[in-house]
Amino acid sequence: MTRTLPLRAALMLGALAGFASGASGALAQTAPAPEAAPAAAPQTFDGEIKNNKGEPIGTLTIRDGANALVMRIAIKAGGLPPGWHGIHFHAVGDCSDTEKFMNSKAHVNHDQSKHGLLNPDGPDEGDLPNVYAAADGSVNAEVSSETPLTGDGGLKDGDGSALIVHAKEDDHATQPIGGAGDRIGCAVIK
Ligand SMILES: [Cu+2]
Ligand SMILES: [Zn+2]
Repeated sequence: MTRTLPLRAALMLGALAGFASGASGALAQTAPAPEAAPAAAPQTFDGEIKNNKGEPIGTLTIRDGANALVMRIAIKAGGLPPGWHGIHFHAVGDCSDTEKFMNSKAHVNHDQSKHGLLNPDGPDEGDLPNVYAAADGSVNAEVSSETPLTGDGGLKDGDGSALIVHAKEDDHATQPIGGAGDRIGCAVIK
């Protein structure tokens, strides 16, 4: 569930090497070097969230940095029942069965972790904080996850992934989905 440290170490070493060569003067005629090692631009993904009728109710926007991704969820008025809703990354990027969204399968989980951000044997890689729909049914939320967008174990693997919005809140402990109930929103991440 955590990203691989060796890769991070290698990237840091590479950045240090680049800084050292830039400071040596050998590259003085090339483009001006930034004062600090530049952060890699985050990878991005934009998707559409649909309801059980297959109608668009909102959007998700992912920015994936070196160590975590950040996802914004925007759902329009009337999109959801008011109150808390569990959201998760599910294992397959398929929202075509709009009545139940079961094609998206279970949570992303490559190492048999238990479900739940508060579970001592968890979380699995699909687990995310709940979001709150206002009285008008709209949501504006930003959450983070260590699950990567691309690469080994990434959301955009061969069959993609799905963001699922549930009818009820996730208690972050109960198996298999924290009692979050029906799947009422779905977005393909592929
Ligand atoms: Cu779920
Ligand atoms: Zn889970």
